[in-house]
Amino acid sequence: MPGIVVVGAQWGDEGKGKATDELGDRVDYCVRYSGGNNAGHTVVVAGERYALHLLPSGVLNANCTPVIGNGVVVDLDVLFSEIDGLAARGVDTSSLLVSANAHIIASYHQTIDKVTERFLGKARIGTTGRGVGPAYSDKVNRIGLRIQDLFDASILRQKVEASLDQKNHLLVKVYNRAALDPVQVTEHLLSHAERIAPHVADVSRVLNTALDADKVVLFEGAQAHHLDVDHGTYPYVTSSNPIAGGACVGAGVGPTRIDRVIGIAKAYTTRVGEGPMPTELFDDDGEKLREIGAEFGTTTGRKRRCGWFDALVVEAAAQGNGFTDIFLTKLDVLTGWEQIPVCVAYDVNGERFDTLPVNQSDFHHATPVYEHLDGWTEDITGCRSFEDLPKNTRRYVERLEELCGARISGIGVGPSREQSIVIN
Ligand code: 2SA
Ligand code: GDP
Ligand code: MG
Repeated sequence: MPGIVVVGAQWGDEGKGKATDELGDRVDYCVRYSGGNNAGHTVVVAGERYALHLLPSGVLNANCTPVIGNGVVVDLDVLFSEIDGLAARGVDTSSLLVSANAHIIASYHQTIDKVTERFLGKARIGTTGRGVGPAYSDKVNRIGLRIQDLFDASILRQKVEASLDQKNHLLVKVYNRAALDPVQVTEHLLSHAERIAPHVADVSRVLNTALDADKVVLFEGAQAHHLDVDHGTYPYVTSSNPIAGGACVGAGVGPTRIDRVIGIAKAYTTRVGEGPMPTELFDDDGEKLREIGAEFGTTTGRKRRCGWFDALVVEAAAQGNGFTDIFLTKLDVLTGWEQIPVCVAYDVNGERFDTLPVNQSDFHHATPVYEHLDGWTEDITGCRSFEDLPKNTRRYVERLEELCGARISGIGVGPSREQSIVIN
């Protein structure tokens, strides 16, 4: 099974970092294929917590080569500070490969991201403010900066000027801000050229050669299916394709290379930022989930919105990504509820939907139809096999499996590397 994709089944923060780390020693290459430092992937190893934003989680496994694919947008300041932070903790990142075709997040992308959100007011998306959307806009507009441009000062300068021509107009005339200086921006970017140079590679060729040699390549999704710009709750989405198909585009491998797609689903639902979330709770249960699950943004520290498991959301992701299996995370957080509601359908103005409505307005007006499952009170954080789990916990997992239409092959019962159950 050499090509594996790990992808978020809900709205992100399902525990993809931990699940990726879990596959650990068996992985030769761990590849980020979409998004940028908007992502926050947490891995806990021997009581030490690592929050990764740009580097793939596989960087924590000594035998794994970390790779940043062409589909990622790279803020070089963030990348180097992440590398330095890991070096200070004894993690070696010298084997990192970065695609020559990956796009760069420049300081002006961040400025535009933040100013636009402020300008939108109530209509804001709730972005992470890291400049991710504006960098992808430039890419699609064909005025983006790529990693390879760092090695040709005159091309880089021309591209920065072309991009800033547009942006300065917007900043000055629409947002009433000062114009940005293209020379300063170019000089700053060029100051990174020497350091990134040894890492720059033709990532597509490296990965295809590795797959030919039967190496295990793990493509680590950022964000999630329902934040995908094509398949998510548009416009409340990120500006890339985190879905499994995005791995092919964002790393340069063909679909025939993917053997396994693991959907990472939280045992309940969270979302950060704006947009519809039918099972969101505004009561004590929501607070309790946030508190026990420590549901705060890994990148921004924002409070995550919390709610019960929505089977329609995960089933749609299982379909759209072709999940071969699901890793169900944070099941331990649900310990202590007498009954646990699970959303099995929506009511939209009196009409019942058993699958996710395609029309966005229907989704915005959806009220969850719940089935109530019996809860459990036993501490499950020490369980290491499915049989160790209490009867009601097993029943909860089995019911989710039925509703989502994909096999649950693993369960998370705590944040640490070893707090997992593998189901054969
Ligand atoms: P952006 O910044 O343009 O990608 O924002 C667009 C939407 O995508 C959401 N988004 C995320 N949702 C969950 N987790 C993310 N990463 C961080 C984390 C988030 C944080 O791991 O906790 O720290 O706040 C992430 N990144 C982007 C975002 O909320 C917008 O809805
Ligand atoms: P990602 O973006 O999908 O990688 O997820 P985040 O790292 O942003 O958020 C997931 C959070 O849940 C992190 O704080 C993890 O340490 C934590 N976590 C992951 N799996 C489990 C689990 O099974 N149980 C508990 N209690 N926490 C978990
Ligand atoms: Mg996260």
